[in-house]
Formats: sequence, C-alpha cells, structure tokens
Amino acid sequence: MKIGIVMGSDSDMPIVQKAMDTLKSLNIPYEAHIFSAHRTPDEAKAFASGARENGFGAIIAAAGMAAHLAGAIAANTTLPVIGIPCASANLDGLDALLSTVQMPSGIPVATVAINGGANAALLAAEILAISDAAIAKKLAARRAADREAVIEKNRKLTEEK
Ligand code: RP5
Repeated sequence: MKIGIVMGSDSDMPIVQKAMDTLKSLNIPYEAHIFSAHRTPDEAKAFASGARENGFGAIIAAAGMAAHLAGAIAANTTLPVIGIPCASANLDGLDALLSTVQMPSGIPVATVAINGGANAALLAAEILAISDAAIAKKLAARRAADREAVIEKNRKLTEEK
C-alpha cells in the first residue's frame, strides 16, 4: 500500500519534504499532490473519494493558515487522515493547528505537531505496519537507532565533565 500526501500550496513543501524523506528512509511508496481545500476543492474531493480504490492506506494532509485541507479530505474518505498544521508568518501555526485538530465528531483527523512532517510519516507508517511486518521491523530498527543515539550523547556528556 502507498501513502497519499497532499499539501495546500507548494509553499508547504519544506514541511512536506520531511514527511517524504521519512517515508523514503522506510522504503514506503507515496504519491504527493498539491490540492487546496479552498482553491481546488473539486480536485481535493476527487482524490479523497478515490483514494481507497486507488491503493492508498493513509493520507497525510499539510496546510497552513485556515487549514481545512485535512478535514476536507477526511470528509470524503474513511481512510485514516493525518493532518500537519503548517506555520505561517502571522500566527506561528496556531491558526492551522486549531483548524486541523478541532474536527467535529464523526470526521477524525489525527493531528501531529505544528510542522510535524516526520511524525506524520511515522504515524502513517505505523498504520501500514498493522498489517505489514516488514514496515513494523523497520520502525522498530529506527526506534532502536534513536535510542542508541541518545545513549551515546548522554555518554559523551557525562564523560566530558
Ligand atoms: C494554505 O495557505 C496553504 O496550505 C499554505 O500553507 C497557505 C498559504 O498558501 P500560499 O498563499 O503560500 O499559496 O492554503
């Protein structure tokens, strides 16, 4: 299964890039698109409506400002939707965070931190890993490597006294 990545604008790309890099590092296929809940609502709806039959297992949706993209995608699919609120100049992403996370009952969006591109990809990978042992193994290896890195940093810090 592949992951769908949608972003409201090409200006969201630096944040989306973190998600794409993380999926690449896990060898998980993805397809990325620019769809806007406001500027191209018909295209966003068509993508979400066809996503399950087109082989997607989860969709990551990144948007800033009045960030309705994740909610608009979730309204048109029962696949898991992960929202990334993207920071913009005026409100530091709080606008997008609240727009993404405060979904009405019945249409969930799993919202990661502001600009949380890597965690969005990891959460998407964890969803696929429910039924894919190879991805589960890669995720466990990544956790182990992260753990070792922190242990090594602590060792250096305590030995440098
Ligand atoms: C949102 O508006 C986009 O997701 C982007 O974060 C923000 C600004 O878009 P641009 O004006 O840079 O295209 O819809």
